[in-house]
Amino acid sequence: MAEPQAIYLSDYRPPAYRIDKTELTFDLDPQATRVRARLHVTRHPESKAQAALTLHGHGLTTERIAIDGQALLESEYRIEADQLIIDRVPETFVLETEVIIDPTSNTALEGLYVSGPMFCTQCEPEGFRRITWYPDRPDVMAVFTTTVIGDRQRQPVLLSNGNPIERGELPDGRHFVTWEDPHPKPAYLFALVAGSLECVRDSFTTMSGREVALEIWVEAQNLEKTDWAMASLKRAMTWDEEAYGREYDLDLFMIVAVDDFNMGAMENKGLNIFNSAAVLANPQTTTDATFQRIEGIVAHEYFHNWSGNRVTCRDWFQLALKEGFTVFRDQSFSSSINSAPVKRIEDVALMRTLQFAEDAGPTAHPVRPDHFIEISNFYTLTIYEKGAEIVRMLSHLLGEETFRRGSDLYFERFDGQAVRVEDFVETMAEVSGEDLTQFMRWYAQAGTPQLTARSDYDAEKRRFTLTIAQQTPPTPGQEDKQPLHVPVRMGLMAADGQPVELIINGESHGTDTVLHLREAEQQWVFENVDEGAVPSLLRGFSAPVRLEYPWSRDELSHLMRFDEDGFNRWDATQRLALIAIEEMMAAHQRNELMALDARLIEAFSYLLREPTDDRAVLAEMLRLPSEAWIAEQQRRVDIDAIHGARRAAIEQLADNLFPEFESVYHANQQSEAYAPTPEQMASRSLKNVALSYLVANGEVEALNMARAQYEADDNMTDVRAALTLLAHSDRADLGDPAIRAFGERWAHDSLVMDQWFATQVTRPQADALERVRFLMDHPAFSIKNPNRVRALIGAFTQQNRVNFHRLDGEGYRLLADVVIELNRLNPEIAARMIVPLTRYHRLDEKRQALMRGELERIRAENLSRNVFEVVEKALA
Ligand code: B3K
Ligand code: ZN
Repeated sequence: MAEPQAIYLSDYRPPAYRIDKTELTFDLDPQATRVRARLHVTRHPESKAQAALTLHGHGLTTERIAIDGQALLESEYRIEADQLIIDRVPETFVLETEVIIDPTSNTALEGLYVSGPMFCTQCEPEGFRRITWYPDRPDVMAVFTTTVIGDRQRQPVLLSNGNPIERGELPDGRHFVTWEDPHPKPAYLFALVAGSLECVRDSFTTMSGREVALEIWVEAQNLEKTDWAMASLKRAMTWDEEAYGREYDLDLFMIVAVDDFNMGAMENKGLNIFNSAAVLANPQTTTDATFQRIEGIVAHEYFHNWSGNRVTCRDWFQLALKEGFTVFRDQSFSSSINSAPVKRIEDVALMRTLQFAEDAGPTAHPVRPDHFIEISNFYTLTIYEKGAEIVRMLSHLLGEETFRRGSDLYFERFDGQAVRVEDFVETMAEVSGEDLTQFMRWYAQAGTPQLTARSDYDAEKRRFTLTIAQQTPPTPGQEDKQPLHVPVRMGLMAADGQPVELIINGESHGTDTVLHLREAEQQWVFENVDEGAVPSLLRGFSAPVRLEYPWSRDELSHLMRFDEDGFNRWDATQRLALIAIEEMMAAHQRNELMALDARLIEAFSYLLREPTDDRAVLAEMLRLPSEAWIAEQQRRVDIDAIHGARRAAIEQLADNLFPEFESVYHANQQSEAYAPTPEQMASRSLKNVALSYLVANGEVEALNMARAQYEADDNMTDVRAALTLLAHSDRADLGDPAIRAFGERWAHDSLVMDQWFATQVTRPQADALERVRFLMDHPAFSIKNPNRVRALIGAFTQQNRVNFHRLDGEGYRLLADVVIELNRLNPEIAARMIVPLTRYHRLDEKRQALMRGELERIRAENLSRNVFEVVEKALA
């Protein structure tokens, strides 16, 4: 087999032919579905008269190809390397094809496949070519009419994009529905669902007074889990009208829940298909975190209707155009509903741990890559999260109002078109008059910029001078980096805790301002500043960078107490904890006693005693930096020292502050019925953090509190928190019965069983890996289902660092075995799961050798493009 080749952005050519109308007929059959396509094709005036027509297709059994009703002879076309090439075609014509596909054996879950009792599709980015011959590229947009024929009994429900225009009965117990989608769309937004489904209906009146029917389709047993998604959808529709002036554009909006799904969900026009884990919820089965995640994903997919569907991407290199903007939109939506600082803290934590790690690893890529082998590998944190940070920076640079004018103009100007990142940024430049040339580098340069700041105080002149330098490290294929345009939001906190007025060159900037760092190094002089002012830098994480500043511990405690910016109060606490933990790691490495810095205990004591009106933020402040974030700071990562030191820090905080944690735990108990409201979620979050410290202290009394909370069985948030503490404790006599009871009780609910899997395999105890192997044989586990794989294998390899990195190499071997199997079944998931194995560069030599050995073993297989691309990069 030939080695997969990379595709380059610089090779982009516009399509030679456009398709005005696409007519599809599906005759559904689990093993042999017949797909008939009629494409109304016209040559673009700019392309050559002799231009060949090129269509994509993968795994199709072709039965007929005809032009204007005339079947083609074998000499009149070629099929090679997943392409159908017809050299001579008229200027305008109808191309008819008829193919057979096999949805049942489609384990890649791309194209048309079978999930439980239903047929469903996933076409983004290149799944449509597994359905029929087609120019499967986002810059070919057509109006679709789709007829779905199915068995009346087994597929009573037949759905596709747009509005149903005709339905009827056919011989042999078959029936059909014809759907018409009036909005031109690329093939990746096509969707089809058929099966035995039930539906919950609601409606929404748009700002112009149009009535939109809302439908959520699920298997009958899930009807009771749809309320939250429906409520979230309506909130999202209202928000998009208010915040962006965007109205929904069809009479019907449908969501379908599917059990086997590679991602969270998909924004198909008028027919969003969701991973059931990203849509189904109720208090008994779903945690607060998942309620919020569902709210965010429902909104995200809905928002794509404008940022993605009405205005789409010219080519897949522009993926962040729709994803970055839409993530920014869903983040803004969520923070308008829940605690805004906590939402920011969560998003930044994700950026700083996982995205920074991606940016520093072998698969680092720019937000707009310039080449790829397999585009499915680029649905990454860099494209999504860093892409969103870039849009956020733009919105700060322009100010909210100008940004809104820019987005209005963007939607209006490019409606119905397939565009590039430049079109978005240039529109923003146009409405604001800003020069965004340098800013564009954010899309082109991979790697996380490192900011190094220092200050100097002149007591005589009462001047505070801040110097900030920037440097972006080299990444694979990009040795030299240019300075970026970095917005640094900041303030100064005076020694008495008051904000300092910021005066630069005699001009006041209030107490909070944005510095524009554009050079490799720049300096700012603040006048009229008293001695002892502490800089609060990068407020709200105003740019996706690492920042170093030599804050003393006293200065960090000061910021923790007084900073006006909630996000930076949290960040100061994290930095303070990090210093303490790093000190303990050093002791761990010297085999000495690990003593926790008294200043951190003092800081926590202050946090626990001080009244606060934002309990959700307080809960976040009480969580120590994650192992992943600690590892991100180390030049050489010592897995065991990180785990040991962090664990010891938690235990010592618990020992010193037991009564404080206990009273927080009791003060945040709830008497009213469960609701996923921000107030209740804040209480539960705080209560459960407190409980985790109490249990860490090791007193039986605390474990009994956890058991009581588990047995009270009030809601999944509290049950899962307690179960995790029991299952992760050394007390098998408490953990095992709880795990057993939970597994029996929820055996019928696969989404809860996923939580059960994940809880067990994230145990820090040495038997975690053996549990993974044991649970892989559990009847509820299936390697073909991505949710199960993520719950069991993903949770273990990504959230159980000590055990995944076992020195006997068993963790690596287990992951490699799974990847080898998934490579054959589901390459997209295989390429995602392999990632932890590629992050070996900063580990000790022994582990590096073991990990590379497993990567070599994988490389010797017959690899999919997906896995090939990742392994090649990792071993380069
Ligand atoms: N646009 C989809 C991505 C699906 C791609 C899967 N290979 C999900 C989203 O971002 O909304
Ligand atoms: Zn998206």
